[in-house]
Amino acid sequence: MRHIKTILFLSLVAVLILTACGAKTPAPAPATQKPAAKPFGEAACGPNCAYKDMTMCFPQLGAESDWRTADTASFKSEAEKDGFKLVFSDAQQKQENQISAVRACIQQGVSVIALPPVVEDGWDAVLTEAQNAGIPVIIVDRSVSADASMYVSHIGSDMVLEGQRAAAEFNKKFPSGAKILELSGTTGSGAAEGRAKGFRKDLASNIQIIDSQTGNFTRAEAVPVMQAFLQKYKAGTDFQGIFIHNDDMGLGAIEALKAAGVKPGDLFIVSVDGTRGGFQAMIDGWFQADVECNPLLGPQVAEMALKIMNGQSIDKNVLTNETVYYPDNAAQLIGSRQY
Ligand code: GYE
Repeated sequence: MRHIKTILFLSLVAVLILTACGAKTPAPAPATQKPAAKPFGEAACGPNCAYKDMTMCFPQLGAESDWRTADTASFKSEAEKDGFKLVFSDAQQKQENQISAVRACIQQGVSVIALPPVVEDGWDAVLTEAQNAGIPVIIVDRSVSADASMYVSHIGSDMVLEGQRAAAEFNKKFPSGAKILELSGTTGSGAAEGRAKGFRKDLASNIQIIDSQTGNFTRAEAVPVMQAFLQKYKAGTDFQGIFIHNDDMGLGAIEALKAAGVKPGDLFIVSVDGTRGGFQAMIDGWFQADVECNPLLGPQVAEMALKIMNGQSIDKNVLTNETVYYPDNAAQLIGSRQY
């Protein structure tokens, strides 16, 4: 009896094993076939998108300077040349206008947003909205303080380096020290903050910044700021130089200095941008150096945007190659300046 039970048990085990091995149980078909995830930003046409497939949103921050005018022109002419659609707007230096423009672009379902942020802070909400809509954002020109995971790349100048380059000019000119003024750009903007930081980082300790005021990057606003400086401090005696964050403000400062009887060369003035106006100020003897900041970003940004649409890898931070210009060859170079 025990034997029969064992035989029966073993045969049952054998049958079970054989059935299990021979059974061809097909895997249940998934209800919906999930496609392999596309790299973030890759468009439906990827990896074969062409410029004709691209709509680029460019919520420009304003029209405050010759630099900005050249920057806008660079994007517009690139769109025409390549054949992509550019959704352009001018925020008149107001962040709320830029945010509304970005939101309108998200609604419209653009392929990419190239955002030149007027100030560094306050972008998290709208960047999250773009990210949730699957629209890649390239930060252009000035920086944002938002986490780098909230945008795909930043293309622009190294503003800290520009400030350091300006400081080097003052250090060379005043080895035994000086008192200087600073006419700074828009408060809270990556350009002004970066330049101020780099300048202070490298300025020799015997050179003292006695006052610093903003002229908001415009010629018109720089005039009264310079006039107020001249009411408080005597040019040449109380201060020997001025660091000015852009050429437009530099031209405004010159207007005020001229009206107060200051002569070219009485003060050591270093500006930023390298516009034709800045070159003329060097030729006329007002600026002793002009730190270059290149506004012609359209071609680089367009190329990167297309790469993103096609799912290609891109660099997270692309810095523009720049230099410093001096009066000695300004007359020779002014004719070839594009802005
Ligand atoms: O230097 C100034 C403009 O953000 C780099 O903005 C730009 C600055 C530029 O208004 O002229």
